[in-house]
Amino acid sequence: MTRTACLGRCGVLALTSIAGVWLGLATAQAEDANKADIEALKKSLAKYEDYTAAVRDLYLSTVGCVFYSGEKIPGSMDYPKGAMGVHFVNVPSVGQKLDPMKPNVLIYEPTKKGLKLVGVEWLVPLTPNVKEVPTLFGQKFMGPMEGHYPLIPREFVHYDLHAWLFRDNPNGMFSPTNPNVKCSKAEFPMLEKPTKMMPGPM
Ligand SMILES: [Cu+2]
Repeated sequence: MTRTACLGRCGVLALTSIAGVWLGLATAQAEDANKADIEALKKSLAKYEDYTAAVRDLYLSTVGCVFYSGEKIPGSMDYPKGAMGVHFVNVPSVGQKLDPMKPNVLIYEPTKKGLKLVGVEWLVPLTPNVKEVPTLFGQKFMGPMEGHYPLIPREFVHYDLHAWLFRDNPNGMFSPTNPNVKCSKAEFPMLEKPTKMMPGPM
């Protein structure tokens, strides 16, 4: 290779690797930022470990402890075997601007010692204003899908994102179901079929 050829090619190579390093750094920084946000969120939600505090803030129980068998149905959501727990929904916040610090739902697991806070969920109803898939903490929401019948009307077409902030999930923090969460101690266990997917904005 002549010196001039190297100046050209080697320059490009150097630039590409600098760009690679920079992109890598940017991704790592974004991940760190998300981690910090998640830690702050966990702290601010710790008060809801007492479910009566949640009820006072209008996170109201939908009673049934929802779980899925892992059954696959074409055209329906792919929910790994596991529970989604008891959803306490703050209805007034649903359809408002998405707030990473104020999830629309708190998720509890019924245990021998009472209800344990295990996770949270954000809901975005599919309206004509929604032009793209919502994201939080670098995670794409799932959906759009029907409402989770029978506790939610099927007509409530929405996107959602679960975060298992207070219970490890072998499928990942943002997986919709958690095999470590059980409904076996629940007074009202509710085996649900995976939810039907719906067409999105594009
Ligand atoms: Cu859920």
